[in-house]
Amino acid sequence: MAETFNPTAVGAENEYDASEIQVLEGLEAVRKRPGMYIGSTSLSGLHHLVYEIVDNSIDEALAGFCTKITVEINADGTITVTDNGRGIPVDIQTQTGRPALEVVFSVLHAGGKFGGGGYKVSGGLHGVGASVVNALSEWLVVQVHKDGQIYEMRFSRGTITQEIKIVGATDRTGTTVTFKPDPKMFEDTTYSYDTLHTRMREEAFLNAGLRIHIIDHRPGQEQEDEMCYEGGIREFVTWVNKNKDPLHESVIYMRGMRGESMAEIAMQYNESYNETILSFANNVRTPEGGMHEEGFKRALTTVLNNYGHKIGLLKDEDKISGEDCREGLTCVISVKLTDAQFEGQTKAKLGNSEIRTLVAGVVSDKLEQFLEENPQAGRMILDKATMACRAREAARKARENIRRKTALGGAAMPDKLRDCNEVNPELTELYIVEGDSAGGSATQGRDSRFQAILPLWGKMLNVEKVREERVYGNDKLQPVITALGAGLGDDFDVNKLRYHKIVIMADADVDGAHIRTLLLTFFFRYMRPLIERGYVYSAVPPLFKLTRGKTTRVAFSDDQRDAVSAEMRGGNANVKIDISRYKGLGEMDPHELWETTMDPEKRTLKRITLDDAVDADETFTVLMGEKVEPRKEFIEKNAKYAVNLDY
Ligand code: TSJ
Repeated sequence: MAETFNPTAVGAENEYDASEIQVLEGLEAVRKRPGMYIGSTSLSGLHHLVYEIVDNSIDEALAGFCTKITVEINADGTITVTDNGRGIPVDIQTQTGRPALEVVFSVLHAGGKFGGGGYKVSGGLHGVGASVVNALSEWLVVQVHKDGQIYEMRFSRGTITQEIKIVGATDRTGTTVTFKPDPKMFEDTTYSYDTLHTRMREEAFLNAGLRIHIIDHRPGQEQEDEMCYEGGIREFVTWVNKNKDPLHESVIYMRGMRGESMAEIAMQYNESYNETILSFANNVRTPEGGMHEEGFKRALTTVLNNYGHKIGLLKDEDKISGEDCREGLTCVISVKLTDAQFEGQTKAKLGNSEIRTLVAGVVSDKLEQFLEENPQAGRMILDKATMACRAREAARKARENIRRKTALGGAAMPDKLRDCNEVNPELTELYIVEGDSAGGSATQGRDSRFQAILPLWGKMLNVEKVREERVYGNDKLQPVITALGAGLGDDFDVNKLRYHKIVIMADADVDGAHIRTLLLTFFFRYMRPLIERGYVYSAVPPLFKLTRGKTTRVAFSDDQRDAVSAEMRGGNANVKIDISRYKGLGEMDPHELWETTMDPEKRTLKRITLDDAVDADETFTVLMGEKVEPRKEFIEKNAKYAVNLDY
């Protein structure tokens, strides 16, 4: 029989009262301003709850006591995280007089306070621990398997609903937490398997040998994946490059330590022209880079230039720029350190300067050694960098040519651009429209005070298949570049942008999806800040037109068509409703186009977001790259997106 565990048997009760009040005040603050603790109450914050819990298990793995973590989306949409670590301590803490388990879930920032050694993941982007998740959960249950007993505790919105008690016997150790995000706190409490899967895969790569099992039990969408990468970030690089052609066989792996800090780098070049550097500090992504990336880039440039001179490929004053050294490079940098400083607006940049020296030192030593020992790979890499250098020179000339032309012609906007009157970019919109006839309708239907129209037609360049210099001066892309006015590539300056809303308006069919993907690929590779800042949208034109006598309505989906049709019939079964399918934007008259797709009061715009640069990179590589087989697979797997691409 389970016996009741009485926490108040030890410890002073008076102190408990005082600390209990503080605890509630702390968690109350979380519920008052959830965004401060988890970034937002949108889907990103919702998923963050899971990462906060999992981070605790990862800490246990880093400390050497946990080998497997299971993340489950339960049939009812709640989350369960289980690990096989030592189990959260349940004994009474001397400072608080409360069981450690209770403190973990009740006190802000309690995560990782006890138990020494290892690197703490907490301290990351929003590393605030289990109490925040608890405060934002309608209910939460924790079970600890430890010393032969199963201890259990329950909470509701941060307050205890069941004190710690023993609920059974066990022959294993570990921790299980189940929680239901509070619908009062989140706009939407529906978890995305793909989002969790992507992050768990990343964790599995970053923690070599750690087994992470993710399962979706929701009816109709059951799926699971078990991930364990003995090769760690080496396998991460192989995985990122899986649809690309590697330039050399082996992934280069480097590692070094200094004091309490550790740096690990894995890299491999591929035949593409893109640079993919993924950097992490204490397993937290640093999308804006920071000292670890700086150290890497600096050392890479120095080592490659020295090696180029050594093998005689570079003469005298020849110098390859840093960027040329990174053409076609896929690289994962992972550093672990105590007291990580996250800087920048989004806390996405590592500020600890000692890490720059550490990473640069590791790369200087180990990369030089690799090149010496693998002269064939060394030659391929240097050849690629020198080619990049020449191509960039050609691109610079092409660019200057264009600049000169524009300088001579004043503000030479593209012939096809129908500009708006307003000049403040915060108020203006550019519609990029597929086809001349749709362009005509859009031009007539628009509000010319703030809406500009740029029609595109013909075969759009696939930037995934060409080097930078072919992008400059390309007759399909040039009007887009000029109209936006902010340059591209390294020169892209978002402050010069002429419109802060860029709306891609293409037909809702396969061709439309293709054009949209080509344009997005171009923005992603050459004007990424546009996407990062959320300036790029996809227009959503209607699919159906329903007419009853003189009344006309539109519908954007099959379901909506049926609903609208029923509504127009008004319970009268004999009324004839004429339903036609729009074949394309071109067949809409200007007024219809304005009413349904362009009027800010009525239209729907889909913002193109970049949730995950790695996934986006994969999508564009697969969809637009050279290899046919992965593309087929991707399109079959994502059949629903083939018609309506939605990133
Ligand atoms: F924090 C939490 F509740 F969210 C949570 C913590 C959730 C989950 C799923 C796991 C964990 C967790 C905590 N797993 N393993 C641990 N380990 C400890 O807390 C622990 C165990 C023993 C010792 C020790 O010094 O003996 C120290 C620690 C920190």
